[in-house]
This record gives sequence, structure tokens and C-alpha cells, in this order.
Amino acid sequence: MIEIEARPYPYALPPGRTALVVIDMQRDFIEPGGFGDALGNDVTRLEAIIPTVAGLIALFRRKGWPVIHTRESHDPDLGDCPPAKRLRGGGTLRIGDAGPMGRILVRGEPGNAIIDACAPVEGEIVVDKPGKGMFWHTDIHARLDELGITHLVFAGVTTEVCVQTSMREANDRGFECLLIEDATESYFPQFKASAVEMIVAQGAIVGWATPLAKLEEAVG
Ligand code: TIU
Repeated sequence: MIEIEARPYPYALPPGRTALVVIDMQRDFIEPGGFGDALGNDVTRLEAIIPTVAGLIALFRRKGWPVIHTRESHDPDLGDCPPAKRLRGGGTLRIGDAGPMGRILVRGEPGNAIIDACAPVEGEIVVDKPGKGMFWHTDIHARLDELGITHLVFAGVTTEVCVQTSMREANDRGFECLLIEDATESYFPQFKASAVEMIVAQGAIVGWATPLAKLEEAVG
């Protein structure tokens, strides 16, 4: 076990049983013209975490520990997109509509790709998920079980939507979860702050949180 200084108390990380989950570092959320933009958000504030997320991925690769990437995405026929999700919000572009980076939130379109700085490499698992959480309509739980993974370290966007939903799903499934708080971001700074507090409250009711530097310090 590697002990990592974290909130609300130290997180015990077992090498060999821990994977990194990088949530939705996609052009659709980080670049203008994608889904995040279509929802009316200022997407530019997510750019700041890119070097930290890339540094976290590099650390896991250096250690030879598994790296899992997720993409929020839908089939081109939108058969996996409930009308409630497609019709939600008041934006001009909806899921499946043609935007400047291709069809919004559709699998295989340029805007749906993971940004170059965080792109998966050969051998890393990429999970296409139609929901906010990483377990809904995916096979990731079985794949984590096959790898013997019991602990998940989280990063990505956005903190209170897909990251928090995935952490909560993972927590209910028995995984011990650690959020790298400077490797996640929201369109709303107050929501990020609140989400982190909600996660660590009540004795780590959802999980732990720590900055990348503390993980690097402990892991070496
Ligand atoms: N809108 C928003 O904050 N997030 C999402 O729709 N998806 C993810 O968080 N990936």
C-alpha cells in the first residue's frame, strides 16, 4: 500500500490494483463548437487543467499502471440517446446536429475525440458511454474485475457532472475512489468546489481528494 496525503484522511493506494480513469477529455467539452459550448458554457476555462491531466496520465504510464479513458458519445443513429437527453436545454445545437466539429456528441465525429494532449495510447481502455456515469450501458465493471482493479483514481471533466456521477457509481460498486482535484474542472467554479466537498464529506462518503503533487510525492 502507498499512503497518499488526502482529504478527509490518507488514501491507501495498492499498486497493481489501482487504475486511472480519465473522464471525457474530449473536444466536445473543451473546445468551442462542441457539446459544452452548445449548452451555453464558457468552455475555455477547462483548458487550464490539460497539463495536469497529461502529467497524471504520464505518471500512471511510467508506473505501468492501467489508464482508462472515457468518452461521452452516442451512436450515429442516436438509438442510445433518450429523447429526454437530446431535447434537454435551450441551445441552438442539440446532440446529433451538425456543428463546426461534426455532429454533436456522436461517436467517430472530430469533436467527439479525446484532445491530443490526453490521447489514449495502444493498450489503454477507451470506454464509450452514452450516459454521464462510466458504468451505465458499458462493460467497464467486468473489465475492471478481469484486471483485478479495486481502486480508481479520477480526473477529467466536468467535476460535478460526469466525474462525480462516475465516482458515485464506482463507490456504490465497491471501488475505493480518489479524485485528483487539480486534474478536474467545471464550467462553474463554485460547482467544482462544492462537488469536491460533497465527495470527501462525512468521512469520505464518496471518496478522497488530493492534488497531483501529493500523489507524485507519495508514488515517486
Ligand atoms: N454539461 C456538463 O457539465 N457535462 C457534461 O454534459 N458531460 C460531462 O461532464 N462529461
